[in-house]
Amino acid sequence: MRKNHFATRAIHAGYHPKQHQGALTPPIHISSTYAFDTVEQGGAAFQGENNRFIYARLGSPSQQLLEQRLAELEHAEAALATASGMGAITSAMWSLVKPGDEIIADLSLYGCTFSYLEHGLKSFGIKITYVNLSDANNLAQKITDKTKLVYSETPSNPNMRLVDIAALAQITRQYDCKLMIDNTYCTPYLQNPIQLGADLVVHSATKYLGGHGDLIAGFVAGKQEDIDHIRMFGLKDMTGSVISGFDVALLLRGMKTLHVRMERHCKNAQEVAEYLACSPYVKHTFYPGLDNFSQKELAQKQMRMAGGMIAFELNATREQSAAFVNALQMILCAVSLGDAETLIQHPASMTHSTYTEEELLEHLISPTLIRLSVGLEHIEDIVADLNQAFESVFSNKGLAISA
Ligand code: 3LM
Repeated sequence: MRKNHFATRAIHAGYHPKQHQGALTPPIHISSTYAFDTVEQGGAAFQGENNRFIYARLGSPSQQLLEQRLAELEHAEAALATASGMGAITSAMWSLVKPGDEIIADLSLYGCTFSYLEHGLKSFGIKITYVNLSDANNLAQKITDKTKLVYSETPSNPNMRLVDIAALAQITRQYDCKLMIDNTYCTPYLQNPIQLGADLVVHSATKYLGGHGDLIAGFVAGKQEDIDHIRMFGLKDMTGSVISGFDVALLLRGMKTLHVRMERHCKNAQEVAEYLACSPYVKHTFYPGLDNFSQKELAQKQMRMAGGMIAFELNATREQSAAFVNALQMILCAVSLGDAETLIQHPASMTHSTYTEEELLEHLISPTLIRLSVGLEHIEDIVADLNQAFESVFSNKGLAISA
């Protein structure tokens, strides 16, 4: 059967006004509990013998619509929406491992994910092994029968390293082991890990999917059986990380424009990356759309476009790098990413301060790295702000801005 294009699925999947008194925008269900006709009907619902809603921690009509739409966008059988990206990651991981099992994780991870593995799961008897998964051979050498989960972001937060999802999947498939990919940086518009062979995809929907900096949410997508297990065990009993009906509504609204916003994020980011790459104040710019990006071929193989995130290092000390960030006027110093506003931050001080100084180096996160989430403002205004900050910190001359 012909499948609608991404843009159409992002706007229509799972909903028709006909079934909702003509309402163009889906209703928001905020009921915490659902009434049954009889005890027997309620009992059958608890046994999974009918499809009735029971209690909002286990699902609601609003959440169900969102999940159907998310699954369609990620080409997954099913999805589970959660109260945050960390809610998705923790609900999924708690469901998949037990003491004595091993998780192999990539070297560079978002700070709270690292902290959850390193200070959370490890203390419950789960072995965590960090491996540079940018080379799939490293996984082939380290994976054993005890490895139940391989986990990676791509591009990684904050240093933009990629992993070859298809190559990793080829290895995990030979074991009783699942491959889970955090697709937050790309969104399903730029990359579909399940189509590339991953078993599970997790997202912080707080970022590009929401897109307007007004909600916290996440989701995990994969096979129906896995998602049912994560819902009824990981979320229901372990984390309770349920999304609210109001956030479902905001997320559905944001997702309607995801494809349009991503096109502009990518276009702006390409121009900003090219500007930074030419700047005498910048030592290195990490962006998959640049010719000197060390994994450009892989980026072109598995990403539709190069994304809206850039990392760069200045020819400067940590203090001077901070001074540059502080000198920006329109660009905001804030964590999070994927919003309309261009956001900049210093991972070693902020998002990745969960790593010690030694751990930052071991995990390939430079203490002077700066992370930029390129927003939707006019490109000339973004570049002009970067330019004036360079000028004010490093020189009186500055760089010419092309018209
Ligand atoms: C950040 N990141 O600024 P939530 N996976 C990835 C992420 O980047 C994030 C999560 C999961 C940032 C948040 S730092 C205090 C702010 C790749 C979040 C977790 O639970 O929805 O925040 O997602 O990099």
